[in-house]
Amino acid sequence: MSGASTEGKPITCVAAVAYEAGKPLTVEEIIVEPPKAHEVRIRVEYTAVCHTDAYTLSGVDPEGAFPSILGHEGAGVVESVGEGVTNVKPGDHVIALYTAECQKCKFCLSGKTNLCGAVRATQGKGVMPDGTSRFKNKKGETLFHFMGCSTFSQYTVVADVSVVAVDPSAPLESICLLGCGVTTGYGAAVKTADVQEGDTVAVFGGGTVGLSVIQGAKLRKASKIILVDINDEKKKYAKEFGATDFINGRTDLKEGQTIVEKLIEMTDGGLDYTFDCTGNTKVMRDALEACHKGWGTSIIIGVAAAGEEISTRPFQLVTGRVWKGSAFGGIKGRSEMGGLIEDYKKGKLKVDEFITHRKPFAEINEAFENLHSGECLRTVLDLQNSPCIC
Ligand code: NAD
Ligand code: DAO
Ligand code: ZN
Repeated sequence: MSGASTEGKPITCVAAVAYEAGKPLTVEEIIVEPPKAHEVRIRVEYTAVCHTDAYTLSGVDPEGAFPSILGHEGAGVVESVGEGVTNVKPGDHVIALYTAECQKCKFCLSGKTNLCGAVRATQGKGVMPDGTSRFKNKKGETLFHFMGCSTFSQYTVVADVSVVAVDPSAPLESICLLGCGVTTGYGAAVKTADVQEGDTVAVFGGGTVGLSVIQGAKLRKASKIILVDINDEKKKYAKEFGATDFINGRTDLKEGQTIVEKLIEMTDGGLDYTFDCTGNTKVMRDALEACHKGWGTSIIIGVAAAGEEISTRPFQLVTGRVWKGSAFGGIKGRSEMGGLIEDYKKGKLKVDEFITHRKPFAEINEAFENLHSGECLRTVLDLQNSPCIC
C-alpha cells in the first residue's frame, strides 16, 4: 500500500477481484487511480459481506459485470478528493452509499423517494459517471466498479453523491453495517411503513435485514412482532432483536394449515404490516395475503432472482391490501445517515449485535461461505490490518 502523500497519484493496494461468475474472489494487488472531478478516493477500513455481493458473484445479477471489485457495505477515511468536491474532505470518516443522493435531481427533489437519478445509469454499468473505471489489475486490465461502492478494496473511488461523512467517534468497524443491511431493515419499518404504536407486524426472513425491521418495529412499540423463518437458529435472534413470536414456516403449522392461515388466526384477521426479507416470490405472496383486509400493507425488501415475478389474486388488492417496495429502507444516505449514527450511539439502534464473525480481509472467500450458515448475520472484514497474501 502507498505511503502518506498519495494525493493525485495512483495507489497500489490489495483488493478482492471477482474475475468470473461462480468462482472465488482473487485477493491481489490492484492499482486505484486518483479521483477525478466530483469523485472521492476512500481508504476502506472495514467492509461486510452481504447477500447481494454473493448474488452478483453467482452470475445471476443482470447488472453484474466481470472482472469487478464487489462490496457495498463499507466504511473508511477519505484519502483525497477530486475537483469540485465540497461534501467531504481528506480525513473525514465516511460510509459509501449504493443509493446516491445528489439533492438536485427530479427524484431527490420530489420528496417522495430516496432513489436518486444522478449516477444511476453509469453505476449500473460498473463505471464512474464519466464512463470509465478507476481500477486496473497489475496486467493493466480494467476492473469494473460495483453498486457505486466497490468496498472489497483497500482503496476505492466513488462519486461525491455516493458518500456521506459521519461522526468520527462512531467505530468504523460497526457503522460499516449502516451501508446496507441494518439501514435497509430499520428504514423499511420506521420510514417506508412508518409503523405506529400498537400495530401488528410480521417479518419473513430473520437475517440482518429482517432483524433490523424487527428492531424498528419494536422501537415504534408495535404490539405484536412475528418473525417467520424456516431456520430454527433464528429463534434466538428473534427474541434478542425484539420479536414477540417466532414461527418456523415449515414445522410450526398444523397439518393442512398454511402460514397465511396461521398468521391470520394469530392476529384477528391479519397484520397491519408485513415485510418480505427473503427474496422468495412465494413468500412475497404469503406476506401480502397475511395482511389485514382493508388496510394491511406488505413491503417487499428481498431481492428476487433475475426473471422472477410476483403474483396474487387482484381481489387481494381490491379489498384494500397494499403492496409496496423499499430500497435502502427509504433512507436518504447523505441527509439521514447522521441521525442513524446518533441513534446507534445512544443505544437506540442495534448495530454491533449483527457482527457474528470478524476476519482479516485476505479471508474474504470464507466470509462468503459464512453466509450459508443460519448463525451468521454479518462477517466484518478488516482491510487495513490484514496480512497481504500477494
Ligand atoms: P439473509 O440470507 O441473512 O436472511 C434471509 C433469511 O430468510 C434467512 O434467515 C433465511 O433462513 C430466511 N428464509 C429463507 N427462505 C425463507 C422462507 N421460505 N420463509 C421464511 N424465511 C426464509 O439475508 P439478509 O442480508 O437479511 O437480506 C435479506 C434480503 O434482502 C435479501 O434478498 C437481500 O438481497 C435483500 N436486500 C434488499 C435491500 C433493499 O434495499 N431492498 C438491501 C439489502 C438486502
Ligand atoms: O434507481 O433504478 C434505480 C435502482 C436503485 C437500486 C436500488 C437497489 C435496492 C436493492 C438492492 C439490494 C442492495 C443490497
Ligand atoms: Zn438525486
